[in-house]
Amino acid sequence: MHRQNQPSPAKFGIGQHVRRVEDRRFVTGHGSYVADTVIPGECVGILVASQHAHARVVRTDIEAAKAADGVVCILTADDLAADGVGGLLPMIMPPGMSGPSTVSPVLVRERVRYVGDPLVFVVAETALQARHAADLVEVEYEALPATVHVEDALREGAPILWDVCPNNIAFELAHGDPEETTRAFARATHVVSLKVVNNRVSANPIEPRAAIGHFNLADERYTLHTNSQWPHGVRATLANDVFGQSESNFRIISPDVGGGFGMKAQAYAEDALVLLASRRCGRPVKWLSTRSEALMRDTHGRDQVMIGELALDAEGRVLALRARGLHAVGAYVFAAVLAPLEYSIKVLPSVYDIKTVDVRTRGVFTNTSPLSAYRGAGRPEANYMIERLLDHAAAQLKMDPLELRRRNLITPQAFPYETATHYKYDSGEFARLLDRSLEIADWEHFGNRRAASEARGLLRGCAAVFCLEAAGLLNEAMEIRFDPSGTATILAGTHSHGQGHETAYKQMVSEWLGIPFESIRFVQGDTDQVTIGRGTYAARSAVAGGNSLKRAAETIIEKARGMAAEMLEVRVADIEFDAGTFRVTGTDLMISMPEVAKACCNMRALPPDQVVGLAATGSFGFEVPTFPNGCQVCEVEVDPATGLVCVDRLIAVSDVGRLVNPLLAEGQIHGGLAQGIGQALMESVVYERDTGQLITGSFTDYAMPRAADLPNFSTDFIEVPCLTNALGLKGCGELGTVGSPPAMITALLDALRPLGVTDIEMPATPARVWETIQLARKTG
Ligand code: SMO
Repeated sequence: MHRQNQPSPAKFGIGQHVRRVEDRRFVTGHGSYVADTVIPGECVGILVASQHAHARVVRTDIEAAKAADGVVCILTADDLAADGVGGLLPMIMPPGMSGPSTVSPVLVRERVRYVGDPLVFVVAETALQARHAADLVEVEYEALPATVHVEDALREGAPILWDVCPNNIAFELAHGDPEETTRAFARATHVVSLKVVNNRVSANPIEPRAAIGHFNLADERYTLHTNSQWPHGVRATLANDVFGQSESNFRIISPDVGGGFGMKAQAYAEDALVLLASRRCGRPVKWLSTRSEALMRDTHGRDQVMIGELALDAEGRVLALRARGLHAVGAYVFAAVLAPLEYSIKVLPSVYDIKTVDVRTRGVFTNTSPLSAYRGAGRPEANYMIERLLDHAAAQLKMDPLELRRRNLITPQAFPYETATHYKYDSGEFARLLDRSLEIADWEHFGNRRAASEARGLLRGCAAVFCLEAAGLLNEAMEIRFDPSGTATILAGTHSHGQGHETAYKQMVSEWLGIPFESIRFVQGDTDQVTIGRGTYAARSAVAGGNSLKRAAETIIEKARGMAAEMLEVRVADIEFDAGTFRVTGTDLMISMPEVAKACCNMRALPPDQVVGLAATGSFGFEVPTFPNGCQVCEVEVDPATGLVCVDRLIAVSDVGRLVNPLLAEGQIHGGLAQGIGQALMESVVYERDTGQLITGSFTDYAMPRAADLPNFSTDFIEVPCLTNALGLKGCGELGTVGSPPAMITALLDALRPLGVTDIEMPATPARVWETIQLARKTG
């Protein structure tokens, strides 16, 4: 029982089940979203996008559109060129890349490379008028052959997207030691190999993208309201790459955001277009994505094919791992595309003691929407590969898959442990995770449940897999600032778009400064209020934000201690601080933190050399990633007559280090599990193979998981403190998604194994499962 209305620091401190303070406004309809924001005088922009996957643009005629009712202004690539507008550079340029030539332009001039490539921006008084006018824009195309699958794109004679990349290979990444690996394979008793496909998925957050741009003639500053995971990153891209102006000229406001999942981590063409159009027409310009535009133009995730090979000794110990991946880049090198590729090979050893590896992947241009981070970004691909491969090895060696895994786990005594891909793991108790998961799953009685299913003509399968992710990137700055009434405000460089940062950070500050949880204020997502910020992705915020905040709190206490000494007329050394109170050691003389804060803001009584106000900024930078890890046990029941897969149970036992708030952590894991189940069982972005037309252009064709598709998740945590940050946190946001696809598919294959099925591709839709069963029956 947790009553919210009884203020007590212990109840709201770190580790407590504090309910999200954000939910009050979210569930009562008081959230503040870009689409709901109205700026007086605003007009509406609509994007005209390419209808071809690959084509030369012969002619663009905007004359009829210009004359349409209500049209305010129209932007073409020629206008942008005249204004000297630059392209949308990726956050990190991949190594050896051909440079800016393959970067996404704000509007395309000569050659479109995917269905959805932006061509013309039409602004009118109303959305309807803009839509009508957009329909009058005439684009003449000369169609070119398109290629949408990574393997097709590398075939002899495949259409080439970029002249500077004549083989469609954008870049290549590698880790490990090929020669040592070859030697290990030569002395192996068993060699197994498996090809897996990671289906292309779309993030589909509850809130589609939205942007309002306003260029203010009075001070020549640009204000952009956009629903971004990283407003400061959007500012940097727009200022430095697109506009070529100082970042000080831009204010980015990202208010409440309904989900990002990696897809909203960067500036998109529309963010630039609303500002460019506003500069032209002198009015605020709003753009709102439809669901179909989102499926077409949002960055996508996964879309990878990988062949993995394991060398094992007679006892099933892995001697070496080899992997060769092809990962779609899409039409442009955009956003954080480097992340999924890098993680998809670097995380491959996961929780296993694999001393020798040779892992590589290549980024491949395809006539599809650009690829970027999607919840997990490469870690799900890596975990899917290694877990499927281990299961495959167990089947070939006729070993219990759990025993095979146990034999290869990194043991707690091995830490600190350096992987063959040069990650340094600080801590972990992997076998404990498995034991606990099996216990919750009632694993030992699986046989009874399988027999009961069989009695009803159904198949049942179970599986246990591990998951591990590398979390955290870049440094962070967090500020704590007191106002004259003694109230503290947290100014966050991270960005919460559903995670519950406000709650977590307030728990921390209320504990460290001993001030009431309810009185703390929280500010994020406004670059004019928050000086520096790195946004939220890669499960970084609790670790980076929390540890930065801790240092800010420590500085606050030291500054306030000096003031308290002045006020109590003793030496600083005589002041001790505990639970929000400064006390003269060994006496009853004391003063509270808010009182000291108020005194620091006093307009008269301060000593002349005292800094007015009480504020501090703390910073934390990742020297090494943190490594959240877990074990997931899945049990499915399959109806062979229909191919329907029912997820009977999914247990996730996770080590995310110390827990800031078990409720938030559980919510994060739940969401991640749901997204992984979505990918495993139903979600898939489908392009027509020859034309590159998008087949899954609406939710009629793109299946999202619904509550009824999901089991009642069982989650538990084993808190093994992280040793590379003071708070012992590992991060939590992506772990569920990393583990659930291999958990689902290995459990499904366990169910289908009696029929002779050894492989199935994601998404394992009822149609695909049914077909697979039919095929096995025919050939078996
Ligand atoms: S998709 Mo994650 O933010 O690495």
